[in-house]
Amino acid sequence: MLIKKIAQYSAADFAADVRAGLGKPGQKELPSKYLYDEIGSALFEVISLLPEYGLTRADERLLQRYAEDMVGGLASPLVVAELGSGSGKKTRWILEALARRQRTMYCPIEISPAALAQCEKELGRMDCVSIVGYERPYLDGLLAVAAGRKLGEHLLVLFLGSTIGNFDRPAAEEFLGEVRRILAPGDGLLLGADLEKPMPELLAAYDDPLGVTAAFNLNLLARVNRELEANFNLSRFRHEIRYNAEERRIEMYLRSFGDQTAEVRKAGFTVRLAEGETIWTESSHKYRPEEIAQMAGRTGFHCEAQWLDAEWPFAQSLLIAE
Ligand code: AVJ
Repeated sequence: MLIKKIAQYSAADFAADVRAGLGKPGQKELPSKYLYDEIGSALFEVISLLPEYGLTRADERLLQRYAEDMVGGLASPLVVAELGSGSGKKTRWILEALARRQRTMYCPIEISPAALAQCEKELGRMDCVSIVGYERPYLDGLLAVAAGRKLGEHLLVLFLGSTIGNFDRPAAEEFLGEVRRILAPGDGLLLGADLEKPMPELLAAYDDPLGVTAAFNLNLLARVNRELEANFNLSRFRHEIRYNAEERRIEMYLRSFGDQTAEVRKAGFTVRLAEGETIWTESSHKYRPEEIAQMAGRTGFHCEAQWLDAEWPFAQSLLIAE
């Protein structure tokens, strides 16, 4: 695989974001994108194996079962660009369905070099598929892929795994609009989104009894310790999950046991947490199928088809640029 790199999140960007998030008046927060360093990505792979966390399996099941239908109506030649390649495992189903009809160019766009390497390992040896990886933020990478397309080539963008759920609703819509502006009419966006489900299932999915999700959450502070020479005492934080019914999202927090301070040396500041104070680390929004189609309609797409999983409410939606 050829990898097109640009300088990635530097320690300085990370330091600035950590400083801004922990220095906020009121609710402290850390951006969820920093959950996925090498350790965080490995922990997420384990989360997706947990019986309580059905999301990744539902996503993959739909792709495995319906890949042919999903790509069947798309014009060729086709370039597939994936926002956040993850391990690349579920993408195989789409690429196999395409490779049966044509040579396919696959462009994973991913800020984590570890995930890109994993993706290359998983998909690098497929017949009829050539891979060019982009180590960049999603929209920068997509712009680069679109700029390199040849006359007559169509684009299929994959945004799987309900990563869209990390955006709040207005930001998700804004993001779809930005993707649309990079696409040409007739190009496709296959969007995977986790759906609303009963609260006990949701809470169990994000607060598993093995504590893997807790470790995934705590790793964010561990990463700040490793990369920014901070001294957070991880044993003095607890993983906490809440369902926000109004926003229809899971919220993940780290709650401080007791009053404490930590120094973040490379960011040049000290943070104080009061007993019981929380740091907000992630939101995971849950959708209704018709809501996705409506959002598509407002952002210059139409929803061509949807596939829903029967076991774990999850939707794949094929959006076509108008
Ligand atoms: C990868 C963003 C889809 O929101 O369910 C899993 C991340 N966080 N457990 C999700 C996650 C806690 C996951 N996404």
